Amino acid sequence: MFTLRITALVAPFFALPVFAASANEWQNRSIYQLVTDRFATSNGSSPSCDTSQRLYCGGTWQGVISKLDYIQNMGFDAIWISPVVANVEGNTGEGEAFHGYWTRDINSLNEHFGSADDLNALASALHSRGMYLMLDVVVNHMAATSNPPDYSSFSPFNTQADFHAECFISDYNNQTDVEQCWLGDTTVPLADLNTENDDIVNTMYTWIKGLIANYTADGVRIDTVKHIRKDFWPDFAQNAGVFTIGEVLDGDTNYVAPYTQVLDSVLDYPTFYPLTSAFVSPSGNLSALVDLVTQAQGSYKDGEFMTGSFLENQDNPRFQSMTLDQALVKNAMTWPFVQDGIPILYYGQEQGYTGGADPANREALWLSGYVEDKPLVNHVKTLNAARKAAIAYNSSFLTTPAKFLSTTSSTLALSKPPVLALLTNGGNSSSPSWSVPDAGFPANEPLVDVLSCTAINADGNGGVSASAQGGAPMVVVPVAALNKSGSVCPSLATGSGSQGSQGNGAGREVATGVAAMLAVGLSVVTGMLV
Ligand code: ABC
Ligand code: CA
Repeated sequence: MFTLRITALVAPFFALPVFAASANEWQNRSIYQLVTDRFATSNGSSPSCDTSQRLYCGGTWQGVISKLDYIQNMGFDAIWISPVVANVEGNTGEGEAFHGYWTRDINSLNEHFGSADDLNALASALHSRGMYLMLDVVVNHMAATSNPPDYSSFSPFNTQADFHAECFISDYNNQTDVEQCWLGDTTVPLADLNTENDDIVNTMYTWIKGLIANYTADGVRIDTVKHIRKDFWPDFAQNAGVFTIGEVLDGDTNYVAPYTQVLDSVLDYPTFYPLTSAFVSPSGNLSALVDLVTQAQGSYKDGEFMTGSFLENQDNPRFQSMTLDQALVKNAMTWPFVQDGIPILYYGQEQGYTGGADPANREALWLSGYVEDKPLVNHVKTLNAARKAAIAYNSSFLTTPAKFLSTTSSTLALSKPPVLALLTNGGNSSSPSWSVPDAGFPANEPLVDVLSCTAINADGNGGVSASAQGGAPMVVVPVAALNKSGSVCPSLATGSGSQGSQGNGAGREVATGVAAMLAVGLSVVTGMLV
C-alpha cells in the first residue's frame, strides 16, 4: 500500500510556509466546505440574501479571513472554497454565477470575491494557522449565457472548435454522452471542452499547475470528473501536485471505484445516499448503509480511507430540510467523523440551516450571527476533537478499516479503534441500547462517551453495553485517549498526550522541513499512501 513518490519541488523560496500537501497529509484533516459568496462579507455587514433570487450576496475572501477563528474553533484544519476564476456576469435567467461554477475565463479571478492579493492573503492566513486551502476547479466546461454560445466570450478557449458539438446529456447510461455532451440547459449551456484535443489538454495541465502555485493551494476539489475520460486525470493530478479529490456524482460504487484509480480520492457520493436515508427517519435502512460501505471498502483503491465523507453540500437538500429531529441530525452528523474517510462539513449545518434543493441550500451564514455556543456547533467541535484524539492515541487509526458490529433495525455499532461509535435512527423519543460483545477494548477498560461525558466500563471481555436517552448517538473512547487538560470531558480524561489541540503541528513541521530543504537546494522525497 505504501509506495514512494519523488516530488521535485519548484515552489518559490519566498512563498513560505509551503504546504503543497499530498494525499496522506490530508488524511488526518477535517474540511469545512463553504460557498464563498455566502460565508462572510469583507466588512462584517449582514446584507439580506434571498436564496431564491440566485444573486451575489456579498461574501468575499477577506470575509473568510475574518471568520477563520470561527472555523478553527470548531476544530477544522482545512477549508474548501468556491471556484475562484472569472465567471459569466449578469443575471442569466438562472441567476448570477455567485456559486462560481460558471467559468468564463480560467486565467482571471472572480472579482466579486476579491483580488489576487486577497486570495493570497487567505492562503497565508490559513497557513499561519497550520490550516490547508482547497481550491475547487472546473475543467469540463465553460458557461455561456446564450444558445448557441458566443464562443468569443470565453478565454482562452474562444472558438467553437475548442468544444464538443452541442448536445445536452440525456442518457446518463451512455458514458460517451456523459463525457462529450453538455451539462446545463439552453439558458446557461455548459459548453463541453474538447478534452480529446491535445492542445486543450496541455493548456489545462499548465493552467492547474500555475493556479496551485500562484495561490499556494494545498489541495484541489475537481468538479464534474465523470464528464471527462478517465485517462485525462492522472496527468492533471500530477500537474496539480497536491491532493486531488474528485466529484463523481453517482450512487453506484462500481461506477465510482475506477475513478479512485486516477485521482487521490473521490467525494463519497455512494455512501451519501444510504447515509441520508438511513438516518433521515426511524424507518431508514441501516444495513443498506453498512452493505454499501463494506462494498466501497473492498472496491476503492484505498478502501474508504481517502474518500471525502459528507452529509451535505451545495448540490443537495440539507439534511434538516428533511427532518428536524435533533437526535437523527446528531446521529447522521456523527458519521463523517467516525468512519474511514476525511470528514467534510458543509457550512451552515452547524447553525442548523434547513435549506432544501439548490438554490435554497446556499443560505448566507452571516444571518446566523456565527453563534458558537449552540448544540450543533458544540457537537461538531467534540467530533473533531475526538477524531484528533483517536488519531493521536492510535497510530493505525487512519489505516484501520471501520468494522460494523451488532447492526439491528435501529442501532449500529462502528468500531475503529480506539473509537466505538454507537449510532441509532430511533429518533428523539427513543431510548436506544447497544450490546457489543466484540467491541475489542482491553478487559474492563475505563471508557467515556465523549458526546455526553458519561463514564462506561468495558466488560471483562472488552465488550460494551450502553444505552442513551432521547435517541442520542454515543462516541465511546478509552479515558486514556483523552487529554486531562484538553477540551473533551477533561474531568474523566486520564491521558496527557497533545491530542485535541487546535491547529496542526505536523503540518508546520512539514512546512519547515520543506523550507529548510529548499534553502539548500534539495528536492524532497515524500512517502505517499497510495
Ligand atoms: C442550475 C440551477 C438549479 C437547476 C440546475 C439544472 O441548474 O441553479 O436550480 O436545478 C452549477 C451550479 C448549479 C447550477 C449548475 C448548472 O451549475 O452550482 O446551481 O444549477 O448550471 C457539479 C457542482 C455543481 C455545479 C456543476 C456545474 C457541477 O457540484 O454545484 O453546478 O459546474 C451532474 C454532474 C455533477 C454536477 C451536477 C449539478 O450535475 O454530474 O458534476 N455537480 C444524476 C447524474 C449526475 C448529475 C445529477 C444531477 O443527476 O448521474 O451526473 O450530476 O443532475 C443518484 C444516482 C445519480 C444521480 C442522482 C441524482 O441520484 O446514482 O447518478 O445523479 O441516486
Ligand atoms: Ca466533457
